[in-house]
This record gives sequence, structure tokens and C-alpha cells, in this order.
Amino acid sequence: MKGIFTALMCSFDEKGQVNEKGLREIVRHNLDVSKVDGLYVNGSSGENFLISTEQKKQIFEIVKDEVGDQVKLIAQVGSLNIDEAVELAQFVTDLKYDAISAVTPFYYKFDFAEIKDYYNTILENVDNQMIIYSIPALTGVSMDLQQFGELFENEKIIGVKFTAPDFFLLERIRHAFPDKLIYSGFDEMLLSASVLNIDGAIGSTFNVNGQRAKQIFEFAQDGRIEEAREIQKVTNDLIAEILENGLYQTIKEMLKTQGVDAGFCRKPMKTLQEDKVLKAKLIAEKYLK
Ligand code: SI3
Repeated sequence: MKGIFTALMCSFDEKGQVNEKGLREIVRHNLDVSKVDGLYVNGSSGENFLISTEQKKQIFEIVKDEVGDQVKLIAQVGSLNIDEAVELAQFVTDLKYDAISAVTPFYYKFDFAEIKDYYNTILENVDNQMIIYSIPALTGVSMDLQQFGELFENEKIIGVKFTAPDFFLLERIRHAFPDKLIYSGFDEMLLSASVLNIDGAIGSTFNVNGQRAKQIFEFAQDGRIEEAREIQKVTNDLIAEILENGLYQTIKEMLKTQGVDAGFCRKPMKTLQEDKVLKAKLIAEKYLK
């Protein structure tokens, strides 16, 4: 379960329906070109919070069918509707996903006891292992070291996807829980997290920049920091341009330049205007081989 996991994008058609052919092509690009170690399915980058339960299931099925046992698969099943989270957790466990993950419950200001109950309830109903998805900037939910420790008391919780720029907390978690898996979630901070001895990373830009992400992670593990830093620099030039142009839309347009039918984003995400589509093509030309 260690290594570079792409936070998989999904191809949608203009009406917002899953484009199966395009989704399979995105998967293949990640496996055959980027050669990542695994896929994180139906996370933020998969526009999970914009789609129906049936669409989530459809995506989980297509991805598993395309991947088989080639790489590890983590299914993000978190939902404010806990019945949906349990239903999806059972669904992907039957499909033989290697692990489940769930975003911390958001929107309502849940207290920690409620958050803990959410994870334990999902896990009581499923025979699988869980990776907590912590992304405070989007959920507003921050947890401290002691709270992570309390969640980790459940042995089925095997790790955390840590998407926060708090390297003090990251180091403390690493030190306190050497046996739990820590995945970094900010691609632009991959090297900084890697030197703290994380187990892997999960990111959206790996859909187009997976090879460089693998190099950064592997160089850092080998102590080849200067080489890793050079690649992180190019990576961050790329990420800065992607963020300025529109994150998910730009990654999709870049994938299209590689012959991948990456489709559109779901509303309310906007469709890029022609000038930004052109800019995405220029970014692809500059950074993709
Ligand atoms: O769940 C997911 O799709 C992710 O793994 C999200 C991941 O942490 C990304 N965060 C968001 C909000 O998209 C990052 O990969 C992020 O896009 C990247 O670091 C650029 O800021």
C-alpha cells in the first residue's frame, strides 16, 4: 500500500454522465504512462461530492474492471449520509478494493466524538481497512495528534491521507505512529513531506505528472535530496500554472493532449473558455513529454 497513488479524475460527458471509455483511458494513462503505484478513486479530484450514489458505484466498478490486480486501489466512500458511506464501503469491499477511505464529515460542526463514531460505524459494517481523509482547508475539520491517536486505536484504521501544510503535526504523527500509513496530499509539498518519512502520496496532478512525483518520492527515500529538489521545482512550476488556469479542468485538457478522452467537469464547475483551453495545451506542451 506504499507509493504514489493518483487521485483519479473521472471523464464526464457534456450532460454530466460518466464517460466509460474516457474513464478507462484515464486509468490506462495512469497505469501505462505514469506507472503509478495505485489509484485513489472518487476523491475530491474524482468530483465525488458532485455525483449520485449510482454514479459512484459505476465508477468504482469500471475502475476495478480496468485495473484488475495491476495496482492497489483505495475507494473514497465518505459521505455526510452515513448510510451511503456504509453502502459504498460494502460495495467496494465486495469488488475487492484494497482499502477504503473516508473524508472527515463536514458542513455541520461535528465534535470529535461524532467524527470518531462516523469512522467506527462505517468499519463495524465492513470487513476492510480504512484510511482517514483529512483535508481541513476544504472540510473545516482539523484534528490534533491526540485525536488522530484515538482514531488509530481502531486497528482497522491503518493510516491517513494528510492534506494539510502542517509539517509539525505531520512529523508528530509519523513519530508517534510508526506503523500507520501516512500519505501526503499536497503535490506541491511532496518532497517536504517525503523527508519526514511518509509512506506515499495521493494527488490530483499525478494524473499528468505521475512520473515526476515518483522520482521525487524515490529520490527522497534514497537521500538524493538535491535531485529531488530539482524535480519538485519543475513540478511546482507546473502546478502553479495549473492552479492559475483552473485545477481539474486544466488537468483534463492536458490529458486530452495525450490522447486521453478526459471529458468535462461536472457543474457547478465551469467549462474552460477557449483562451484557457489553449493555455492548458501550452502547459502540456511545456511540461509533458
Ligand atoms: O481526494 C483527492 O482527490 C485528493 O487526493 C486531493 C488532493 O489532495 C489534491 N487536493 C485537491 C483539493 O484537489 C491535491 O492533489 C491538489 O490538487 C494539488 O496538490 C494541487 O494543489
